Amino acid sequence: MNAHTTSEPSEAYIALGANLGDREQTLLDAIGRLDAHPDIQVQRCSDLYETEPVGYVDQPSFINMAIAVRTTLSPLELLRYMLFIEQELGRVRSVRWGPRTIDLDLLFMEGVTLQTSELVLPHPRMEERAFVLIPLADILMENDLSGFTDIVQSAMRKLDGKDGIQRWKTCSWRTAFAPSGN
Ligand code: PH2
Ligand code: MG
Ligand code: MG
Repeated sequence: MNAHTTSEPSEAYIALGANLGDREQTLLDAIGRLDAHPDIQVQRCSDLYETEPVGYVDQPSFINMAIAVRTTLSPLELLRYMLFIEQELGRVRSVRWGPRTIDLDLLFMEGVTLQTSELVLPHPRMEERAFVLIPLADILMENDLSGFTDIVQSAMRKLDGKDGIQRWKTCSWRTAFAPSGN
């Protein structure tokens, strides 16, 4: 099944990370910009977690979180809009896995598997990354037929601990950007 041949919205999951500048503000700004797109609705936000850098360790700690959105965009349209937001928020790509004002990674889209040079879905390294899985666990759906909840829960069981990951704050995006909402 192909999400972009139908106008039915599909659920997608995005991991967010920031380790330069005002990390929380940049994350909230990115969420606001996603939701401002007419074809994207932000559904759920995880808490914010402060996490030790993984991979390239000589850099500041990150704030990581995850969100669920509904969108009628195709996977590539959504990805390109995410890259556009990264640029708008001042991301400069120098060191691979190095410091960044904002990183938006598309993890999963309901009904979509994809292997292209631009995008692989589901995200190939998601299952090894505690800084992705632990926030995701906050926003999973219980009666999820897409298989994503199962993927995340089984990857969570294989994680050895939550070292280097601290729950930091709740997500204030709804209250900050939609005071009349819930
Ligand atoms: N992102 C990376 C590399 N290392 N470490 C943490 N804690 N959080 C990240 O988001 C992160 C990382 C590359 O995208
Ligand atoms: Mg990343
Ligand atoms: Mg990225």
